[in-house]
Amino acid sequence: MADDDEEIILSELDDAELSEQMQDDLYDGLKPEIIEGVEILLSRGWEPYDILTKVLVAGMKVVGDDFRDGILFVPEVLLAAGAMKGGMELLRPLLVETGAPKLGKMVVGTVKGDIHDIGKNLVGMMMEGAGFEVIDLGINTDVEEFLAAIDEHKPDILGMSALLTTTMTYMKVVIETLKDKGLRDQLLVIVGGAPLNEEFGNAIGADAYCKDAAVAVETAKRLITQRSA
Ligand code: B1M
Repeated sequence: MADDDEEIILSELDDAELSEQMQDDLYDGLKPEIIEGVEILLSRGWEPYDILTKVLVAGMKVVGDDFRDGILFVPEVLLAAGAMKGGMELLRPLLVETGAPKLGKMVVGTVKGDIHDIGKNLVGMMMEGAGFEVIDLGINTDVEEFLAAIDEHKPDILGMSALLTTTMTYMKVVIETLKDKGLRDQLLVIVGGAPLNEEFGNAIGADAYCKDAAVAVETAKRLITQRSA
């Protein structure tokens, strides 16, 4: 192992060492190093999805655990999130590259009061990669913004993301408003985010809770197929 003050040349590390080093760099919020690491793994033939899930998302889990345990604080987590986004930006065009005909359209947003967007962005990317058109409303999205986007884009799917126990309940507000306006049956509603589970998804009247981006893609495809059948 290298001494602390010894410069680490990422390209000289083998895949396992590089993955571990990148997770350390993510923890330390080192965006240029994350970008370099992603470039190296791509040049070694890694699949973009594997880099995302096995290195970056796995690294973010450690950040999350230490944030929960009071070892890391908001500024450090913001830096880690920035580094994660740097890697995701590089992977995005590779994940969304698809010549497939569009399977459907999804409007997606992180709900009101919530500014977490890494997971929602990942879901958007994976959906685009699978052939969906994605209209991303960003963070802190209130019911009026969802309604306006539904009116404008006429999506097949409405996707909502929430990372806080205090904001996930807003999803119900949106779904109830859709019902009041007679729009609920025209849309498939999928929801996700760390504090949610299937029971919550059912309780608020969503069509499906999706535990991760890969499940979101599979679920969206299944629901669209069922609906057209
Ligand atoms: Co926040 N934060 N945070 N935070 N943050 C959590 C969520 C927390 C669990 C940390 C903890 O205590 N362990 C905790 C919530 C506790 C709770 O409610 N039970 C928490 C807190 C408390 C807070 C603040 C209140 C802290 C404070 O200010 N005191 C504050 C709230 C701000 C607000 O939103 N109003 C806050 C702020 C922040 C930062 C700004 C610093 C930053 C966000 C940066 C950003 O997103 N641009 C941040 C981060 C990064 C986290 C953690 C560490 C990581 C979240 C993340 O990006 N994970 C998080 C801890 C954790 O989750 N373990 C935490 C990686 C991402 C790939 O996973 O988002 O779960 P995730 O997405 C997954 C699935 O959930 C699913 O697929 C994704 C990928 O496969 N999924 C969907 C998500 N959305 C989906 C939608 C779908 C389908 C699937 O369909 C539409």
